Amino acid sequence: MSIETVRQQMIDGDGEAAVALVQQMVEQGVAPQEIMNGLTEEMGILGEKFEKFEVFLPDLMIAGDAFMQIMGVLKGHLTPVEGAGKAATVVIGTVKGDFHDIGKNIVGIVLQANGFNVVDLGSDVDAIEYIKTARKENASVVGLSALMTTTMPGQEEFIKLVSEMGDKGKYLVCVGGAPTSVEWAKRIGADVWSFDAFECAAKIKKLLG
Ligand code: B12
Repeated sequence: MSIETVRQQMIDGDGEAAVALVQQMVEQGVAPQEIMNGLTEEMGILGEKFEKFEVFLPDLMIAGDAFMQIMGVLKGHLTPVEGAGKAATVVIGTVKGDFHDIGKNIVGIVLQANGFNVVDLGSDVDAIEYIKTARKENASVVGLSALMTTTMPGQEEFIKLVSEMGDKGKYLVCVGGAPTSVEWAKRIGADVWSFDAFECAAKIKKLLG
């Protein structure tokens, strides 16, 4: 009974077995963060196999579905990261042309567990849509996820539009997703980049004071 088994169950698309095992593991004290990071790593390996034609789109889909089923269990066991909480609103979404939403969903779940009010716009979100929602919801943070090198420019486009529309400095802009990096975030002028959802929650808490 280990994370290795859960990783295998996830790639086999056996969400039901994985859910039962994860339930036992968290009850026995395994940290949800450890399980989530293991599953994220496994998804990265699956992506590499996909590139080499060793697995195919349906394999990614069934693993993705199993991952979200497992998240259903883990979200009830998350504890807030360190730092004082603030009842701030965060608008999140995956950028235009990109339908990957697992990482973005995890960011939303972890931020909620940390006391933030999360407005989730889903995936394939137009730059203007984030801005309209941030204004309407009086958001303190806007988070943009991008999972493909071809959709990362959507994050830059958003930051340009924020300036053009006079919203610069009104909310923190937070970017993430597997192909992004701290260098990329700096280059496009984002306020926050993080490796994962937990780091994102910690950084936002710190910056919002
Ligand atoms: C699962 C998956 C799919 C699933 C998505 C299911 C879903 N509901 O999301 C499906 C099968 C639908 C899919 C489709 C496609 N995919 Co795909 N997919 C993946 C895979 C294997 C895993 C992604 C994932 O969910 N990871 C797990 C999550 C938890 O990790 P994560 O998203 O990185 O999130 C973490 C951090 O990055 C961070 N984070 C994420 N978002 C944010 C946001 C903020 C604000 C912050 C601070 C942090 C943060 O926190 C998260 C965890 O804590 C990746 C491989 C990879 N390396 O990522 C390929 C991958 C992204 N896909 C790829 C491709 C090519 C495609 C398709 C074009 C395939 C096709 N021929 O149709 C389509 C694209 C459709 C579209 N237009 O979007 C390529 C992209 C290559 C590129 N150009 O960059 C990859 C890299 C695979 C590869 N190596 O070739 N895919």
